[in-house]
Amino acid sequence: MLKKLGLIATCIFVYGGVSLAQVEITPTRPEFVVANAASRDGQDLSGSWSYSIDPYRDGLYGFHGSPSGYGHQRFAPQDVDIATRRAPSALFEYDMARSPRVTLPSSWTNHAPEMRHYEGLVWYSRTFEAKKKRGERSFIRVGAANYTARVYLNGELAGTHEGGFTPFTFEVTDLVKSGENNVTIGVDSQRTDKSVPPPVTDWETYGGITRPVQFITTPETFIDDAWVRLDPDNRHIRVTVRLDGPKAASQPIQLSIEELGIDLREETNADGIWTAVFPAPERLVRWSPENPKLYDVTITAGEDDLAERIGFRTISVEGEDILLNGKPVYLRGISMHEEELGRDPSRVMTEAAARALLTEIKDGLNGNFVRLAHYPHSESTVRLADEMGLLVWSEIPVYWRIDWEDEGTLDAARAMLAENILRDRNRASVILWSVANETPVSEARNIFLNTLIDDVRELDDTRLVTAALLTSQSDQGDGEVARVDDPLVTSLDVMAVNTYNGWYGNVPLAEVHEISWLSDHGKPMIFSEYGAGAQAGFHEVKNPRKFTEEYQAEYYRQTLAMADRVPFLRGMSPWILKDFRSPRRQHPIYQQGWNRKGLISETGERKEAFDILAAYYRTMTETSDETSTE
Ligand code: GCB
Repeated sequence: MLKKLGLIATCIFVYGGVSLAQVEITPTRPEFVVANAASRDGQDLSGSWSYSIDPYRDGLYGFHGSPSGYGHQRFAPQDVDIATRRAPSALFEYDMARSPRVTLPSSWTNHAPEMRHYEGLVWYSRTFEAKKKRGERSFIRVGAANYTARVYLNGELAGTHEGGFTPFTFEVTDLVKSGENNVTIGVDSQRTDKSVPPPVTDWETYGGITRPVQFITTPETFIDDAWVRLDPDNRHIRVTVRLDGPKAASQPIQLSIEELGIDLREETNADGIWTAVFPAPERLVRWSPENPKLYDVTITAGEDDLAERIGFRTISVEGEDILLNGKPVYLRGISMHEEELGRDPSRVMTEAAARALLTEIKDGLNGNFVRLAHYPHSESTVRLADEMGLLVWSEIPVYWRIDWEDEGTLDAARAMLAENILRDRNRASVILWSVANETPVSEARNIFLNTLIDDVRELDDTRLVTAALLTSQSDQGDGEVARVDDPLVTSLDVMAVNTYNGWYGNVPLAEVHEISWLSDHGKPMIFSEYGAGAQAGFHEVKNPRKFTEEYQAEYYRQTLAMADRVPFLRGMSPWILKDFRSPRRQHPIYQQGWNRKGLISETGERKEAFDILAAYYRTMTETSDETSTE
C-alpha cells in the first residue's frame, strides 16, 4: 500500500540497451511514516501469538488457484470449535485459536525444531481489546516482517507489504471495533529472483515478524513526519513537518527545544506541511562520537504532539576527506548483522541485545563506526547508536544477483530505501546511506543504482551516499595493484570496497601488505569489508592454516599494513563483529552453519584478531585530535 507522490518524469532510460522504460524519478514514499512510532499511544502487541504454518498457501488459494474457501481462511476471526458445534458438517482445516503459541517479535526459527529451516508462509494471530473513540484514528504498524506480509483486522485485509526490514503502517480506523479485535498476519519468507534481496545470500533468512507490532491511536489530524536537522551549512537548523488528516492545512504548529531556548510557532501550508529554517544557536553542541549530545525536541500541532531526541551535526566530503562537523574523521568501524549473541539466535534484537554488540564496538574495539549490514536494522539499534556515539552506515539489501531489468524489483528497492530513510533521517548517528553490496557492473545495474542514488539525494540532502563495490586487481610486473574502476563511483560521495586478499583469491597471505591501491577519483574510500574465518579456540601456532585464530590474526596484521599504504583510505568496517548464521557455510568442523569471520564467536568469545584491531584503533585515537564537537 504505497502511495506514489509526484510527477512521472519524462526521462527515458535505456534498460540493458534493449527496452525503453519510463522511470519515475520522484521517490516512492510510504503512505504513513509515523515518526517515532514507539512513542505513540496505543498498545504494543508484542507477546503471545498463535501460529500455523502454511507451506502450500492454503489460507490464500484453493488447489486450482481460486481464493481460499471458508474452512481454510486463517485470517477469519472465528472460533472454529464453536463453528463446528453449530454446523457439525462444516470442515475446517485450521484452528488459529488452538494452534501453538509463541512470543513475538522473533523469527520462527526457534518456534519448534521443525521450523529451523522453514521457508514459506506462516500465519500469526492474536486478540486485543480496543475502545473506539470519535475523532480518533487507528493503525496497525509492523516494525518488520520478513519477507512479504498481509495484515488482517477482524477478517478484513488492512494491507500488504513487501520487504523484510522496514516498517509499514496500515490505517484500520474503519476496521477496529470496541471490545475484542482479532489481528492476523500472514508472513511469507519466500523470495524470488525478483525480490530484494534475492533468495541466495550469505546470511540466515530469519523469516517471521522480527520487530514489534503496534496498535496505534492518533487524533484525527496527527504529525506523521517530522524531520529536524542541522543544515549542511552548519549554521542553520531546518525543520520539515507533515501533518496527516482533515485539519492538516493551515494548522498552528509549534516547535520547541527548551534547552536551546527555541520556541517557534507558525502554520502549516495548504498541503499540511511546515518547513522552517532558523539560525542554530551559538550554544548548540554538535553531536559526535566523543560527545553524543541529544536534545529533547517537541512538536505540537492541534491535538497532537510528538517528542524526539535529536542530535545535530554535519557530515560532508572535501577532496579525499570525510568531515564530521567540518573536521576530518577516520571511520574506525566494524560490520554487523542483525543477530543477537547466543548459540541459538532468532533475530530477537532487543535493546539489551543491541547494546551488548555495540558496546563491544565502542569500548572493546575503540570504534566510532558501525556498518549495519546488509539491510536496515531495527530502529531501536539506530537510536542506541545515537545515544552511545557510534557513526552508522545504513543499507538496503540490494545484494549480489538482483534483477536489474525488472521494474517491480526497482520499485521494491525504492520503497525500502524510502521507508528506511524516512524512519531514520532524524538520527545523527547515520552518516552514510548505502544503495548496494557487491553488484557486478552492467548498464542495467548502473541505471538501477543511479535511480536509488537520486532518490537518496531527494529524500535526504544532509548525508553521504555510498555503495560497497567490487574492484579489479592485477599484477603487471610491479606487484599486485587494486583499482576502484566501477563507473558508479562518479555518483557516490564515498567509495567503499570489499576486499578479501589472503582469504579468497590467489594472493598469498604473506604478500597482502604489499598490495597497492589506485584511484584517480579524488574521493575518500573506506574498506567496507575485509575478513577471514576463525573458529574460536582453534589454534595452530607453528603453521597456522585457515580457520585458526592465528591465521585470522595474521590476516588482520597484513590487511592493516596494506591499509596504512592507501593514501585515500578514510575508514573501515571489517567483516565482521560476530560469527553469524549462514546456511552456505557447512564445513562440519569449523563452520557448522556459521560464517566464522567474526572477531567474537556467537557466544561473545573474543578471538586473537579482536585485540589486533582494537590496538590499531586505540593507536589512532591516541594520535588524532578528536574533539569535533563544535
Ligand atoms: C562478502 C559479502 C558478505 C559475505 C562475505 C563473506 O563480500 O558482502 O555478505 O558474508 O563476503 O563472508 O564471504
